[in-house]
Amino acid sequence: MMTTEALFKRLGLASEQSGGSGSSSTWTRTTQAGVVESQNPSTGQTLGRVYGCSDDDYDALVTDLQHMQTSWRRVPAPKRGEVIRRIGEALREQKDALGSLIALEVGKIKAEGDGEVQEMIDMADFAVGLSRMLYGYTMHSERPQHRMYEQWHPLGVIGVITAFNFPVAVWAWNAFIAAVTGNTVLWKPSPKAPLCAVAVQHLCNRVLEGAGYPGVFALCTTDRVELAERMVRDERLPLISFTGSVPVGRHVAEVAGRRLGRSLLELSGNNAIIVDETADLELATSAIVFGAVGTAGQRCTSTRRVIVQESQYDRLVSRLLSAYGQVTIGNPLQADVMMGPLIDGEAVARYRSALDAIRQAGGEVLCGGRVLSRPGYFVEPTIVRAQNHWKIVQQETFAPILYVMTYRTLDQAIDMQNAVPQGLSSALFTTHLRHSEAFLSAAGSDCGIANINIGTSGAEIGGAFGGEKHTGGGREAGSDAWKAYMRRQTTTINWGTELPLAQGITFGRSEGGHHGASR
Ligand code: UN1
Repeated sequence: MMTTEALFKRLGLASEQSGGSGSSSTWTRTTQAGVVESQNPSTGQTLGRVYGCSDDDYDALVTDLQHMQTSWRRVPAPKRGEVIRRIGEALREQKDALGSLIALEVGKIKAEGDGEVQEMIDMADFAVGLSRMLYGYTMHSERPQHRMYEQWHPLGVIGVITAFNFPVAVWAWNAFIAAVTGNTVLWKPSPKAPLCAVAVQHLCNRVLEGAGYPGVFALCTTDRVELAERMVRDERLPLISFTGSVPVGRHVAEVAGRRLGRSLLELSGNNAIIVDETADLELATSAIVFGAVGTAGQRCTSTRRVIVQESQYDRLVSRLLSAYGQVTIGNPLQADVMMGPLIDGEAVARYRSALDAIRQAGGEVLCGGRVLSRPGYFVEPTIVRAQNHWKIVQQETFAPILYVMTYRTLDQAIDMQNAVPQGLSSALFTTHLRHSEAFLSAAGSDCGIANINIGTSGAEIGGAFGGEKHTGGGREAGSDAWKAYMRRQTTTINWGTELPLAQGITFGRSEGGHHGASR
C-alpha cells in the first residue's frame, strides 16, 4: 500500500496545492476565488486544498475551449478516438493509484474505487469504437435524382457537472463520448472530490499534449454556487450534463431551458428489488447486500427498497440479517473492509434524521441504525420494515438504509415499485418466465433500467444509463447516448437537372397561369 504522499506524487498532486482550474498544462494561479478543501471521510482530516476557479478564470477557460473546439471538430472522428484510446492506456497504468485516491477522498472501498477507474477505461474503449460508428440514416427521397441522409455534428463546448459519489467515472461517460463526437468539455467536479478531478485532469493533460491536442478538456474546481449558476446560464455551453439531486436538477433544467439550451440529467433514484415466491434467495441476498451496502448506499442506483412476496419474507429477512451481521465497516483502503464512511457530516446528519422520520412513521429498525463513535463519518448499514407510501420512503436518502415491505400479487409489487417519484433502476428476482416478462412489459417497471436476477446497481457501460420521471430522463454512456452530444442535420442532395418540389407541389409555372400550389 502506497503512502498518501507517494500516491499524490504518482498522480501529479504533490506540488499541486495551487491551481484549481486548468486546461492543457497551464493551471491558473488565482488565489482570490476561495479554496476547495478535500477531506478524508474516514478520518475527517484535510487531505489537500485546491484553489477555486475565479469568474475570470472561468471565462478564459470557456473561451479557450470554444477556440479549441473549432479545430477539434475538424479532426476526423477516428483520430479523436485514437486520442481517447491513449487516455484509456494512461488510465490502465494509473488504475491502482487512482482507485486508491478515490477510496481515500470519497470513502468507497478500494475494490469499488478500482471498479470506478475500470468504468472509465471501459468508457474509453467504447468511445474508441464509437468514433467509427457515428451512424446516420439514409432515406429514399420521394423525388427523382435526389439523395437524402442525416449526419451528426458536434454541439460545441459541453458543460459537465458531476457528483461526489462517482467523482471521475460519470465525467468519463460524458467527456469521452463528447470528445469523440467532436466537442470540448468543461468539467465542474463535486467540491467534495477535487483531488480526484485534478488527478484525472493531469493525466488527460499529459496525453492530450503528447497527442498534439492540448485543451480538449478543462477543469473548473469551485464550491461557489454562483459560478455553477453562471455555467448553467452560459449561452456558450449548448449542453449541460448534470448529475445530482432532483431539486438542483430541476433548477438546471429550468435555467438551461430558459435559454433554450439542452440539459442531460442523472438525478435521484429510489430503486427497488422485487423478490417473488420462486426467487433464488441466495442470489437475491447477495444482490441486495451489494446494492444497499455498496458505496455505503451512496449510488444513484443503490437499492433502497426490497419488495418481497409475503411467503418469502421471513426467509429473506433472516438471510439479510445474517449477511448484514458480517459487513465489515472501516478504512476503505483495507482489503477486508466492505463498507467505508459516508462522505461528510451532513450525510451523517441526513442518515440520523431519516431514521428519526422512520421511527416516527412507525418503522421497525431490524438492524443497524447507529452512527459509529469513531473519527470519520461511519454509520451502520440499516434495515427497516416500512411502508411504501411513507414520505421518508418516497425520498432518496443517500445512505445505507434499506426498506423492506411485503406484497401478495406481482401486480401489487410492480405498482409499489412504480409508486415513487423517481424512475432510475429496478430489479426482479424470479425463476418464473411469466413474472419476468410481466415485469419487463410496458405495464411493468417504469424505470430506465430493469433487471432480472441482477441487482439495481453496477450497470455496465455498454447500455444507455439513466432514468425516467424525477430521475430526469437523461441517457449517458453506451448504446446511442452519444446523440445527446451532437446535432442532427438532415441533408437532401439534388443531382438532377430539374427542381421537383416535395409533396408534389408545382410552383410558379402551373398550366392555368396562377401562381400557387396544385396537384
Ligand atoms: C451513480 O451512482 O451516479 O450502475 C452512477 C452503477 C454504476 C454507476 C452509478 N455503474 O451503479
